[in-house]
Amino acid sequence: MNEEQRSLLLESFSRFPPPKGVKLSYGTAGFRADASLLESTVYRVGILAALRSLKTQSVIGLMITASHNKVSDNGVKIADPDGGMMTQRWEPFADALADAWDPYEFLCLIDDFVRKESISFDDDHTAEILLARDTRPSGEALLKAAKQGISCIVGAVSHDLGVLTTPQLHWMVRAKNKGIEATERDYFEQLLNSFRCMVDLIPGGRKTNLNSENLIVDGANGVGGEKLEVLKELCDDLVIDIRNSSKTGGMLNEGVGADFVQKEKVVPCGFGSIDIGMRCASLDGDADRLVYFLVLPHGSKIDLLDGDKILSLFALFIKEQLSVLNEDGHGTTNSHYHGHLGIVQTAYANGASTNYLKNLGLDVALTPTGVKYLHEKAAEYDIGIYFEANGHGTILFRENFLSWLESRKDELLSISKEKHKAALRLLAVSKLINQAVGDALSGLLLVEAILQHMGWSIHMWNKLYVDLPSRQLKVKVVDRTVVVTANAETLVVSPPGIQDTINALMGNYPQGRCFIRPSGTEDVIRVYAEATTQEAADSLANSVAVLVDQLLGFGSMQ
Ligand code: 16G
Ligand code: MG
Repeated sequence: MNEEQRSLLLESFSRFPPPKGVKLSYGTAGFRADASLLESTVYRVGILAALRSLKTQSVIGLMITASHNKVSDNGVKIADPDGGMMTQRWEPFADALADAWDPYEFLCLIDDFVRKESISFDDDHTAEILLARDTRPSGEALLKAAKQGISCIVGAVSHDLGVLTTPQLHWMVRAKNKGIEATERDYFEQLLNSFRCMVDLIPGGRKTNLNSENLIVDGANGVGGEKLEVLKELCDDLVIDIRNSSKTGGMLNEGVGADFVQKEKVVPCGFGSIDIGMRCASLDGDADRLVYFLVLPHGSKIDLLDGDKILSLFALFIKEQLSVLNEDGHGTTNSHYHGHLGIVQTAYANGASTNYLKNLGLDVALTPTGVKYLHEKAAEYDIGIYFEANGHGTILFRENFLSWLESRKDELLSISKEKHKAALRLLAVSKLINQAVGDALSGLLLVEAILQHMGWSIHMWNKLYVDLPSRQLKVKVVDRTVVVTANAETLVVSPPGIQDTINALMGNYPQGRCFIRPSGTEDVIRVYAEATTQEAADSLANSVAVLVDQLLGFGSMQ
């Protein structure tokens, strides 16, 4: 780094002192905290983003959001050149940068890192960062801090894209680095064109009335509802009743949104008995999670169609297209099978969904919780579908497989119309569904297109399998890091002995399954249990929670 660079960094450092006594860490989804504590962190992430851009010689994204957390919180995370999460290799540097207190320590840290990573500050490559924020009131000021951080790397430029969903920003970063048009308009056009293409390919032609009930969407009082309004205006075919859009004045994530609906299993605000039996969906605060639900008669209870059920619908549809593509004309499968399909879940996936997918003959892999792990695994297949039960997920297509489909699609037409259509449908899915991260808007359009394709109502979709009753609990502990797990968090390896006791407890319940894991976002141990009845699932979860509390907690449970 030259003198000009050093003095720029030093001068700006003094304007953004870190908050006293707060140590932040770049967790599973970036830095998150009360918004009042974040200015200094966001400024430093601006620097981090500029360095990442120099290192990769590509455009980088910086998103200001705290997703489903309360409105007074905020957060910041980085999108890498391919639109995915920032490489885990840089997380320790992100932590050190955020926590540096002394200006010279700060400068040395950057200096050492720049040298270690061989980041060059030559004039040929300047840093370029796309910035966006969700609808939180603190977002605007934090975005300014990010710009300040970026501008203290010589030559770096930032483009403020204003209010976007998290997946929109990731999509734009990916598109920009591929040399594709990358405006918000392009995003909407790609989604809608591929959605229309899927609808046009529906067997027997377009049947707009197949889903006689309307779709009603809860926008979490956030950016997702706002963007869905735009999508609806651009497409006459989309008949959607949007509630809890950010413009209606409700509080972000307060009694609304995908996280609330999935965890509480009750209707969000703005929904009630008039919606009984209708097809309802809910987005989270930054629109990277999607769940569907049915309002049940009497009270506020719902039937939840979570990420596992969305995954199952997608898997069934993709498998059907691959089967058509690969059958040899005598009803059997071609020996040169094209398109290896893999499914990725976490231990939180309901056991009934995993059984359903395995019974379809699909390859199901488990990874630890956190999008980055699922995404990485899904990228190993020609088509990898991943979802967390909480509604975050997508479908990844390997480039080679897409090129193969593209090059063969016309030839397929002379062999069979059905094969040709199957190829076109797969290509349309690859354009509709976000290839960078889980995206509630594109996920919603894909669910809608597939339901129309199948001629299914939400009730029929819901009957694919019946969820096993489950219970999630959390236990406050002294130090959550003492719990070490293996096998995608299904086994506790340390402290020794706990797993044996959990195994013994599981043995008391038919189809009993239970695991514990340290949370990545809170100071707690999470407990998940499922069994054949709700009482059994509750009882298993409770007995394991008591065990954790006695061994590692404050002994307040009984
Ligand atoms: C973060 C993760 C989410 C995970 C959750 C688990 C991303 C973008 N988000 O929100 O995937 O399910 O953390 O939280 O990776 P926990 O560790 O507190 O249970
Ligand atoms: Mg989110």
